[in-house]
Parts: sequence; structure tokens; C-alpha cells
Amino acid sequence: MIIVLKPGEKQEKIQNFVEKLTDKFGVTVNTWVGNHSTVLGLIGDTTVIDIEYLQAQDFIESVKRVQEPYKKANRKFHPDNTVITLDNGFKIGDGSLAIMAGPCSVESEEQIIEIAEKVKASGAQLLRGGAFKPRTSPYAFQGMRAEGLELLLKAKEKTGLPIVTEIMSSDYIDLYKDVDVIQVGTRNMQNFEMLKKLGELDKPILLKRGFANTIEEMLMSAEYIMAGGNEKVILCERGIRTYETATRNTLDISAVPVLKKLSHLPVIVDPSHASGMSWLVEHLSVASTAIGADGLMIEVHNDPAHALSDGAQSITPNQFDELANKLFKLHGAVKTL
Ligand SMILES: [Mn+2]
Repeated sequence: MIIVLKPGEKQEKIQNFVEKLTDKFGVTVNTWVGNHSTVLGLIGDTTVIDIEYLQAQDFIESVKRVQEPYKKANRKFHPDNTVITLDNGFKIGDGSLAIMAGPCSVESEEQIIEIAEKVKASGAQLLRGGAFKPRTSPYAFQGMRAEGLELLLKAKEKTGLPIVTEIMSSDYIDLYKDVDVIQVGTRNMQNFEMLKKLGELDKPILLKRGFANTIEEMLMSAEYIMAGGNEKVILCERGIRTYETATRNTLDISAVPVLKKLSHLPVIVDPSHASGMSWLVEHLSVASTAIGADGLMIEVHNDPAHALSDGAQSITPNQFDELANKLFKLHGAVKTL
């Protein structure tokens, strides 16, 4: 971290400030005194230093971070990829392609079990399904809630597929004890109190990128979970809001290699919410697999025209079957390049 001091400060005041930084934060401070200004270079773990505290000091001209503010999610301090092992032994981030498929919302026992069996037959290794649904309108279908979780667990029992489902409030955290991967949705990416609670669990967390958040903000949210002791975080790029209206969101495809460069955590892509249109899901899935994503989360519905949520972006089990086949082949080919 580089701190530039305003010109004309007394040597004694600077010395006191340097001592304070050393004592309070345990960093080493190098001081360069020039003709016009003094520059302090802080070496050590500067993630604990609040940049706003420094900017509030009247004798400081400017502050610049030269190190990322996240530590546990940072590849610099953890060069090897993190591999997350689920209870059934399936690994995410080990170089294989993890495909999570299922309906946007759990709608009935027959629906979730039928889809689970079909996506499993096509090669999906996890079943996705929403029980608690964050909908833009309070009048839209809100999900089957606790009953939906029960049905997901039934589908898991029947098919053996691990399940991934979204949590919307830490009030319901106890209901998720048999859920294999807890999803934090785009709207909750910065629900810091909930992230802290999830950090206390020993369970994989799938963290979706907020649709108006930067990559650094996403990594800081991962840091919240990891700082609590839970290092099993899977990052998910799901599109961001831009000025483009042709698609529901704009898939930031470059986020995949960027996240993998900055962090050791597995990175997956959700092409369904990124596009909002079923015909586009294949294109985005192919691109994501080719660019090196560790997995995909795809919405599949047995009857998209009558889905209670996100029907327009859901593909049918038959379309998923063809797509999954293509993706596994492509992934195998990409690995040999
Ligand atoms: Mn959805």
C-alpha cells in the first residue's frame, strides 16, 4: 500500500503515524522523503487496513492499494486449485466438468423426480431446483419453500444426485442441513450477515455474482464466507446488467479466466440466467466450457411453456441430453489442447 502525505507535515507527526501503523496493523513502513512530498510504502498484510480510515486523515494526500484486499480467496497465497468434494465423493474443480441441471423452481414431487431422473441419465452430476425463490415481484410465484426442500431431498434419495438450492435468509439455515451445496443468489451476494452465517458451516457454498457487482466485489463476498472458516466456495458467473437489452443479462465470459487467475476457487457459469432465452443456452454453455469453466448450472424443465418461473430460458430434457453430450465431448477435447 502506498500513502502519499501532504507537503509540509512535521517530521514528528509523520513519525507518530508510522509508529501507529506498525503497532496497530503489524506492517513494515518504508519512508521516502522527497523535496515536495513524503511517501510511505506499507509492506505486509494490508488487507486489515481500512482505506477510508487513512483517507480521513487530514495530512494524507492519497492512498493506493497495490495488493488485492482479499486474502483467503487469492491465488497468490494458495497457488493450487481448490477442489471441493461432495458427500458422495464427486469433485468440483478437479479438472472435470460439473453439470448442475434442473428446474428453476420445484413445482411438485412428480416434476422434480421426473427431471432429476432425466438429467441424471444425460450425465448431470447435481440436481438444481429452487424452493425459496427471490422474485422481482411479490405477486409472482414465491416457491414451495420448506416443502420444496423436502421434495428436493426426495429426488436426491431416489436418484442419488446431490442437490444445490438457494438460501434467501439465514433464518432458514437449519432447513439446509441435508442440502449438498447451498446457493447464494445474485441479489444476496452482498448480504454480508448471511455470508457470515454461511461461513460458520462446513458445507459447499455456490456464490453467484451480483448482477451489478464487480469481480473484486464478488471475491470480497467469497472472502466473507472464507474468513468465517468455510473455504468451500464455488464462484458462479451468471451475467451482469449492462446497457444491452437483447439478452436478460450480459454473460461476462472473460470473468471465467479472470476469476481463475485471481482466485484458486472453482468457477462455474449459469448460461440460463445470463441469456434469458432457451435457444441461447447451448451457445453460452459451449463458450463457457471452451474457456475453461469448472462447471455449468443449467435450467431444465419438462414443460417449459407451463413452468411457474423462468420457462423462457429453460431447455427440455431432450435438449439437455444433446447439450450435455456435446459439452462432455468438448470438455474432453479442450483438455487435450
Ligand atoms: Mn431461475
